[in-house]
Amino acid sequence: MSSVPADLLAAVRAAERIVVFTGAGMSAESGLPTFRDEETGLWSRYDVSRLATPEAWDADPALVWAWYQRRRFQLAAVEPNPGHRAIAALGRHRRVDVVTQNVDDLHERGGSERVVHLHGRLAETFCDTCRLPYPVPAVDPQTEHLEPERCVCGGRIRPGVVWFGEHLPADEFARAVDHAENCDLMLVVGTSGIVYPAAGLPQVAREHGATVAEINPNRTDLSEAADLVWRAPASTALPALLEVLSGTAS
Ligand code: BJW
Repeated sequence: MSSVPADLLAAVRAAERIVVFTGAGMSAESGLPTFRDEETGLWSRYDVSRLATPEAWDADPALVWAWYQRRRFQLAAVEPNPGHRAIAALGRHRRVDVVTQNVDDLHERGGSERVVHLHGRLAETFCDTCRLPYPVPAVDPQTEHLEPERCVCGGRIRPGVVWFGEHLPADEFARAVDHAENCDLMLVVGTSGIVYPAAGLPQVAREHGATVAEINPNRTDLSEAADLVWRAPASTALPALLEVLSGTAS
């Protein structure tokens, strides 16, 4: 991997408030698949319209629930990677707000305390009818279909994530916009920048005067508008950045 770009280092050193805006690539090296990477991405193996929409839930809740239970079970078995830990450690040098599209909890487990979840949390579950939280343990379904549990109101217990066509949690999105409007630097890590409204946040940051830097091994829809681009994986780039910033390497 190339060394930390000097302009990125300068931007981090100059920033008082940093937002780290993350996507599935952030957790890829922990062993969680991304959505759109060729061959390894979830959507290269599964049909999004049958699994991650309210229509899919209505049509075949047992198929959707088994798929999410498998992913919830998988999440419990993985660990934060050095990139997650480096972001948490960066928070000891600067104010750092994490705004993530990820439904995992690896930022929190890596030590970050200020985390906004735009697309919900895999660990949470709630009733699709009365909307009240209803905790269900993550167990390996070992089958393609698993009937979701029923709430006392008769509704089905669904995963606490945001599907296509659903609104993002209003309070979390408002906090994300506020962070974007008030940061000096936004680090955009491991997202394809395809899914809106989340993908509009780097533009909000730029319009309010922040520098936008992308860390991603591949070109994305956000690359062209970024001020700085570092083509590197999250789990090595972020620790390298932290190391230089901490003055333990030149
Ligand atoms: C690495 C790496 C390494 C690899 N290190 N990097 C037309 C225009 C605009 C919007 C729309 C439109 N038509 C429809 C819409 C709305 C829709 C949308 O944006 N669709 C687009 C696809 C076109 N959005 C919505 O529906 C949202 N709601 C909404 O808009 O509400 C208003 C509304 C309501 C009703 C009607 C109309 C409007 C909701 C979006 C919910 C997204 N949900 C998901 C699933 C969550 C649950 C689950 O996990 O199953 O969220 S979809 C999926 O995509 C997931 C992710 O959070 C999200 C973003 O993906 P992400 O994180 O960017 O991952 P990838 O795989 O795309 O990219 C990975 C990146 O990592 C790549 O760049 C790699 O290079 C990189 N990478 N390894 C660093 N080691």
